[in-house]
Amino acid sequence: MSESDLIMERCEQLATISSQPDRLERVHLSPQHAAANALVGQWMSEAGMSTWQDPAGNQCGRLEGAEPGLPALLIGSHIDTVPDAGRYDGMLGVLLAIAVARRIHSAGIRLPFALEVVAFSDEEGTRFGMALLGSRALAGHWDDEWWSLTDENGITVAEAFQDFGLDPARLPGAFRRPENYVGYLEAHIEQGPILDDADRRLAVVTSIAGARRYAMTVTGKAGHAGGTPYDRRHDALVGASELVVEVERLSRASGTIGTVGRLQAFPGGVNVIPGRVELSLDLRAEFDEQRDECLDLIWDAAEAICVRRGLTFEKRELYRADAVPCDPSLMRAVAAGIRSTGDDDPLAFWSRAGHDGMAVVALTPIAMLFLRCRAGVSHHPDEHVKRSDVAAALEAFEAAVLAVAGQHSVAPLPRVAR
Ligand code: HGY
Ligand code: MN
Ligand code: MN
Repeated sequence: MSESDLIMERCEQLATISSQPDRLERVHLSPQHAAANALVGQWMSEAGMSTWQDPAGNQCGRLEGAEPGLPALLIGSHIDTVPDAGRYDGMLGVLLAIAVARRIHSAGIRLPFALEVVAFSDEEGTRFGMALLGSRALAGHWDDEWWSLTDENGITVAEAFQDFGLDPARLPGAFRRPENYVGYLEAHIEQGPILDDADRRLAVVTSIAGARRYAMTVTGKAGHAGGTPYDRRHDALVGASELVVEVERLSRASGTIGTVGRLQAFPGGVNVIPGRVELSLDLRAEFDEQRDECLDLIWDAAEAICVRRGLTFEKRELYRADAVPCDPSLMRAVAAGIRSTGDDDPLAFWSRAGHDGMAVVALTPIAMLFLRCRAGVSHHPDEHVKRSDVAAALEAFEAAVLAVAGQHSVAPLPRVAR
């Protein structure tokens, strides 16, 4: 079986580890997460790595460089998913990283750094609403308030750690030190149509969009659907619906990307005017100022709609990650990797999707390799990649790692105790 066939087959295998019988969902600190870590750990060790699960639930593997204890180039992605997920978002990057390590190991290449492969425990934030919990822990950026975040069953992050067999008090053991890393490289599907539309396979990521997420509440007054005249209604759902349309209009006009992905009306009776609506907002942009200016316009619009309809509006920030530029030297290595596949003039553009690199950048410089996914579809079971694109991505990723090694061979790295 070719390496790319093996990667495709392993994506299928991971897709069977799901909490849902008819669709893929694997969230942070779930039994399915434990099963995926075990399988990925086995693949890491077959590839020649020493393996461990860190105190944040990230599955890790390490291949020593020319001598033991050198700082590491971190490579990988995440293995948690959104609800009803595709099978490549995150997982493909982990499997490509393992395949690169396996190639380097079996060729006996002595890199001027160690290779550390990581399968991040939480990037999507599906379970606790806060994304990047795995990569933020690894980067040493942990906020103790996150321990009391709850999932839909009221289980806190701290309780979920214990259920998973992890001790919250030991979390600092997951924090890595900057002097032990030379950088982070991640391969990921594009999750947008730029590559597919251009009929190109691979691209260099220039930066990752900044995002802010909010829980919003529109409150009116519930009442009888038949007996309450229109001029006496304070229908929270009609107000919230206007707000949803405004989010799209304002974000389109400002070049940002706004999405209301969740909306629930209460009390939820077919013959009851909705008295309260809870809805989410995800707003992203290439530049943080652009995103924040649009956010102010959305709040003004919410206020105006609510005043006009006799409603009230509240919001609570759930998540914020600022835009992150990729490191120029690592981007050059990724571009060299793509060139080695025969593409002399690699495409380069910013990522509209969020990635673990947004957290890892607090630890070490980052860069990313994108590969095409069919029609740009992602966060959907129709997510699809071509086996031949996976083969090209593997060539490019390995060549990028070797290019980073080339950048380091001029000035040998100091040895660092782990
Ligand atoms: O939501 C995102 O951008 C990512 O896929 N986690
Ligand atoms: Mn995703
Ligand atoms: Mn992802």
